[in-house]
Amino acid sequence: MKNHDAPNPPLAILLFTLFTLLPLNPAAGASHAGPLTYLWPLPADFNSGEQTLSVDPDLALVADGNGGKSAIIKDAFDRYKGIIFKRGGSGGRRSLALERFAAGGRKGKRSASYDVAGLKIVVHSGSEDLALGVDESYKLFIGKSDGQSIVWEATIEANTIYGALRGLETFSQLCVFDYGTKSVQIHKAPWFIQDKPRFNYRGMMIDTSRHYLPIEVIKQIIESMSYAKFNVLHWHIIDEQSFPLEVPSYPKLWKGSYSNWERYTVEDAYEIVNFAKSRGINVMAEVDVPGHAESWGVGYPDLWPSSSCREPLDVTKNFTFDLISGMLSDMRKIFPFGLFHLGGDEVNTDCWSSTPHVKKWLADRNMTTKGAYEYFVLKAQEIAISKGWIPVNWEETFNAFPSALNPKTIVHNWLGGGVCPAAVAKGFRCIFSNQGFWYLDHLDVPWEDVYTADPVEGIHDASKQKLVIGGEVCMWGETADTSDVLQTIWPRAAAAAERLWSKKEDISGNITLTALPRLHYFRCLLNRRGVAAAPVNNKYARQPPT
Ligand code: CP6
Repeated sequence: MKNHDAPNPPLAILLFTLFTLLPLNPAAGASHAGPLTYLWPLPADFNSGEQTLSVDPDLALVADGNGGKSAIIKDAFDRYKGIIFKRGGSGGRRSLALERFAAGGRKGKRSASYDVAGLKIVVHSGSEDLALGVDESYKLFIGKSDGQSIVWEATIEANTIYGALRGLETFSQLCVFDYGTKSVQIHKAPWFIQDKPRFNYRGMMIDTSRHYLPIEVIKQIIESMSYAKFNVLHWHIIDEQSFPLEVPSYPKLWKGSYSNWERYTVEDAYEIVNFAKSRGINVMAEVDVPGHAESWGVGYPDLWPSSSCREPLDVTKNFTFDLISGMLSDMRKIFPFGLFHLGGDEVNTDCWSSTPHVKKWLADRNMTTKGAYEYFVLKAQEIAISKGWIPVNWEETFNAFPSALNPKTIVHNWLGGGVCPAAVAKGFRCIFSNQGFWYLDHLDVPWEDVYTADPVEGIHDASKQKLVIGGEVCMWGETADTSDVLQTIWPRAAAAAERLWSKKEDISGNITLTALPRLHYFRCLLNRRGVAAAPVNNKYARQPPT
């Protein structure tokens, strides 16, 4: 089991020193002999060696620093231990049985000794605050810090507990089950990893209006997101088809749900937000106004321009905005994330120009339907801002009235034209979700297109590039539900996840050589962890709807 040589102490020190001084960054698996190690997404800086270590199934957590004692760390460690030692674990009867078998049936003391017996997690800050831009950097060291030592150490060091969570994910990817020894090993030690994300906003959108997703499924999605280091779940909760969320101030709203059971209580929503937080994932809620809101009127028909013309929301009534304000007050208690999505896309104003009382309201104010669209969006923005949120809007609002939009607005790209260059030129922040690349319901987009799309494409000034806070893959719900949502998300979402995390220069070039083998491996890792990720090259297995 122990096939490593005694290390040369001065060399270990030299390696560590070299690593701290030089930006060494070999492509994963490319330049080292022995078993390959695949990491996804690729860390910012790393170096590795040639030795194989055994990992103790009773791996101990040694937590240190102000944040080390956080329950989020302890729970994450236990969770990852379950993942790492799913096979050959100490908790399982299997390994006990194997040990007894190896000991000739005697009950004797365990004889096995392991190279890595503990994982030290040092977290400097005790804060559990999760926000956009929280420090997610970490260092992971698996080696011998003291050249004289015969003991290997594994240490994650991070400023925040969320950085430590990212480090735990990386550590878990280094731990592989070896079928020869039937034990968990770390290949290519020593490891020196210094990692941090390229973008602060690394999102995935789910849509629970077109098809209801049970909270257990949403949790599976969140859990799987953490494996690829995503950090924002954009929850498109409500749309024209159904209104599944409980809003205590306006209890008739969820009359617009598909059924009495296809609903989320306030408690369900809290549970999702807390579950996500424990994985370092923010939840950004969306209330898409004034279009995409027909289902609201099932409970409150006054929100419709008329019973025969139901979209967009009635712009003329105070009730419309009072309801939005009450709803956002309720939601503010559930969603602590600093960003709130107000939609604003695909607004067809025909009902406004054809419904008599709206027509009159517009004429009295000498307002065009486009002006009314602007009026509505700006009012909704003011409501969200007054509750302490930064508003996010789909790009149509920027395209329609770029100068009137509140300067705090984050513009969310989705149209093929790619609005981010224009938005950042005007000083707005931007999120990249170009539908030609990052709309996961477009089944005909191959992983290569997802992977090579870059959020700062077309932006040359570094100070403007900084305004692109990141990107998001969108899993619209018209054509996917519980039965196939995870296999539609994965593995292509992973391609975007690496684009958003890893350094651009490290993931360019011949992606068939540098990315494809790792993506295959990551997809299998998802499968082993119980995530129904589809095969990587799945072009013919699932056809887009015609
Ligand atoms: N729903 C909402 C949608 C879409 C958008 N908003 C959408 C539009 C075109 C495509 C896919 C999705 N289904 N509310 C656009 C942001 Cl191709």
